[in-house]
This record gives sequence, C-alpha cells and structure tokens, in this order.
Amino acid sequence: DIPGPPGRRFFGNLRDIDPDNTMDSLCRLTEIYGPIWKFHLGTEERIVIGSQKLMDEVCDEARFVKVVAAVLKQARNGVQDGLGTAHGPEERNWGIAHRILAPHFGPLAIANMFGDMQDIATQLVLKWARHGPEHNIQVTEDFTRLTLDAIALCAMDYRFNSYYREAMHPFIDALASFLETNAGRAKRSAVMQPLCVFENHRYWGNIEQLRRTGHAVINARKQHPSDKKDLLNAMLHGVDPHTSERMTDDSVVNNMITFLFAGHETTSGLLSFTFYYLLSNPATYVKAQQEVDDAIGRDRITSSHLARLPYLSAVLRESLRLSPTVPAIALAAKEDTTLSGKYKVRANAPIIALFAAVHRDPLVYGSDADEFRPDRMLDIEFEQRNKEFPNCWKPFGNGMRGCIGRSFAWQQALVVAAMLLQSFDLSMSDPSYRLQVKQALTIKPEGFHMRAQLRSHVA
Ligand code: MNH
Repeated sequence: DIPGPPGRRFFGNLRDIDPDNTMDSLCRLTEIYGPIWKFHLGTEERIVIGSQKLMDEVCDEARFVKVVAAVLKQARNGVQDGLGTAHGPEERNWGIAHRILAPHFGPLAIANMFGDMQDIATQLVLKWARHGPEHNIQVTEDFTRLTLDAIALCAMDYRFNSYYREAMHPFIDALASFLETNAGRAKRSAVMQPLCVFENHRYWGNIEQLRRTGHAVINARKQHPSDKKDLLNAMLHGVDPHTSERMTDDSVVNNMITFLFAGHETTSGLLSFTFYYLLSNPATYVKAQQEVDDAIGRDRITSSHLARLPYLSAVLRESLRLSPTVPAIALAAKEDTTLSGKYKVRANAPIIALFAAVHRDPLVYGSDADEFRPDRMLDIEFEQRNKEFPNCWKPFGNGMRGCIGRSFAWQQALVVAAMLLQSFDLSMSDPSYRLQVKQALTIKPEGFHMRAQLRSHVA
C-alpha cells in the first residue's frame, strides 16, 4: 500500500541516481512518489519519508527507535558501541558514556571551550590574511582543517596543526580512508566483500591504527595527568551516576574516534554551505556583516558577544534547513504499526527520514521553501513554527539519540562565521559557481572557492 517504483522501475530510476549525491536523487523520487514511498535494496525494503507530518510521527520515541544501518553499521567495525553507532540503551556502554558525557557537552562546559575554538579560528584568519586577496581559498578543505583541529584540541588537548602541513596527519588519513571505505562497504553485498582483498587489508589496517593511536593517547594522559577540563579527562575520570561504573579504555577509544569523525565533517559542511548561501544572496551577507560590526565592532570576540548575533544564528539555521549536513537518519518501529494511520510498517524495518525533503515541506515553509531567507529563522518565528509544526527542523536528529555535540557545533560555527565576517570581505572566486553537492556520510559543497580581502579596519 506504500507507493514506490516497482523493482524494474527502481533500477530505471537508479540511473537517475547520482552516486555522488544520493540524497538529491531520493528527494527527486520523493517529489514523484509523495512524502512516503519505498524501494528495495536487494531483498531488503527501505521506506523513505519526507514531510513534517511523517517526521513528527516517527519522532515519537515511544513507538520508534534509531536503527544502526548501512554506513553506521559498517562503522561499528571501527568504533563498536561508541555513542553514535551503539544500538541504544540495550548496549550498556551507550548509557554509561551518555550519562558521563552529557554534562561535558552542556552550556557551561562548551563556554569553557571558547578559548580553544578561538585559538584555532585565529589560525584560519591569519592563514587567509597572509595568502592575500588573490588566493583561491579551498573552502571546505580549510574548514575541515579548522573543525578537526578544534575538536582534537577541545576533546583531548592534542594539536593536529593541520594548517602547518601540506599532507594531513596520518591519523586523519586513516580516519578519512576508514570513513570512505565504510560507505563503499555499505553499498556492496556481503558476498562480494571478501573479494576486495586489497581494500580489506587497508581497511582493517586503518582501524588498527586508529585504535592503537587512541590507546596511546589514553596511556599518555594516564602517565602525564593534566587538569584540563577536556573530554578525555571527563571520560577517564567520570563515574556514571546510575551504575557507579566508569568507562572502559575500549569505550573511551570508541568515543574519542567517534567525536573526531562526528565532530568535524558536519560542522565544516555547515560553515561551507553558510558562506556559499551568504555569498549567493548578497543582501544576507551585508546584513550579517552589519550585525557583527554593530555587536562586536573591532573588539576581540568573547563568548558574551555570541548572544548578540541573532541574525547570524538564523543564517546558520537556514543553512542547515536547506543543506542539512547529516542529510538523513534511519529509524524503525518498535512493533508492527501504521504510519499516517494507513501505511503498514513492520517492526525493525528501516525508515529513512530525509531531512532535505522534510525541511522543504511547502505546508510548513510555504512556496518559497527552496529559497535562502534567514529572516524566517529568527527566534520568534522559529519558535512559533516549531510549536505549530513540531519536528519540522531536525538537522541534529531526535530525542535521546540526537546530537550530543550540538552546542559545541553551534558555538564553533558562530565564532568562526563572526570572526571571518569581522576580518574579511569575502567573495566567490567564480561568481558563476552553481552549488554542487558531494555526499559521503555527510554533504558538502564541491568546487566552492572564495577570495578573502582583509577589511581596511583590520589591515
Ligand atoms: Mn552530531 C548524533 C548532526 C556536530 C557528535 N549528530 C548526531 C545525529 C545527527 C547529528 C543528525 C543523529 C544521528 C542518527 O540519528 O543516526 N552533528 C550533527 C550536525 C552537526 C553535528 C548537523 C554540526 C553542524 N556531532 C557534532 C559534533 C559532535 C557530534 C561537533 C562532537 C563533538 N553527534 C555526535 C554524537 C552523536 C551525534 C556522539 C551520537 C549521539 C548518540 O547516539 O548518543
């Protein structure tokens, strides 16, 4: 009873599916088949939903839970029952890690990380300033260096110093290769996997290196204790209030690697899309820069400035609405049930909630849903809309399995965006650039380049 392309037709449609951007293709199919449709992946059925009404329904944690499918399932080979890849409370380590870590991602702890975030952002400003106004900035690459260096510094007091290397740090290379291979493995049938001899060798070698480095970092900290309030100390010394247990070293390693991968691509994508949208909509750029000038002027930015940037916050929200850097999540019903009171779904059958479609639901966002209009995301309108249409904006996922790093990402994105607007007049290197999206686990603009002219008051 759920519509969708018949098997043959789906493979017909598959030819319309862009392997570099499956999410866009799924959105196109949503336009054809409506807000709920299904397709077959081999013998498995996948249901796709793409409206606020259905999103709201599957956000009911009494009836639906997160399922660890596809890429996330593969990632378990490397990070086991770390926070993002654990099956949920039935895996004890999830609860222990969640309860120990949650306070360390709270507002106070994040405010304490302001200095570290600013340190890394300042390095970016210096780099762009020194390269001069003619330099063609590789936007996503530089934002990725920034977010990686920041999460490593805040999480475990380690400096990758990515701006000072041509090649990436070997740990980062191993991480990138691990993530990329997970995506490939998720698309391949289990029968084929053993045939990929070379890839498998590299894959398990990368995992071995990631974990060995993780354990080395733990041992180094144990031998040279520090009183820095970072996430590593929180994990090593924290005691779970419910069970009175500590995290095992393996669980610390799982979560450390998880923070590094969950904490960098997502935020670097957010920053990249944000500057793409600001530069393609010059009036919004002017408004955001004016707000920064009024709120901060030429001062060194402090954490108390952040609350005075409501327009820039709305810009980030609008950017995540149109380009949610985690483009979808997977959920499943706990028991056989119906969606919208009529579509039968079986227990445990994966349901893909497609943020990009939900976020452009015309019933919620109107006929200009596809346009970048940050004003609609200013606090009052944003809150009213969320009340009238619950769960219409979900870029950080849902409920207890939602993003633990949300405030971290938000503070970092605000600081960086504000510092860049304060220091530079930015422009697109190629004014005719049209947004091209590259998708791995997350989405990012591809081939987007900027130029950065120091503003006269800075120079
Ligand atoms: Mn994050 C879970 C989006 C930044 C660490 N994050 C999720 C989920 C989404 C998400 C969506 C839910 C995934 C699912 O249901 O399968 N996260 C984002 C976005 C940004 C982001 C859009 C930035 C923008 N996330 C960060 C940062 C960190 C982080 C920064 C770490 C410092 N996220 C996590 C972890 C989880 C998660 C850990 C898993 C939480 C859990 O299941 O307990």
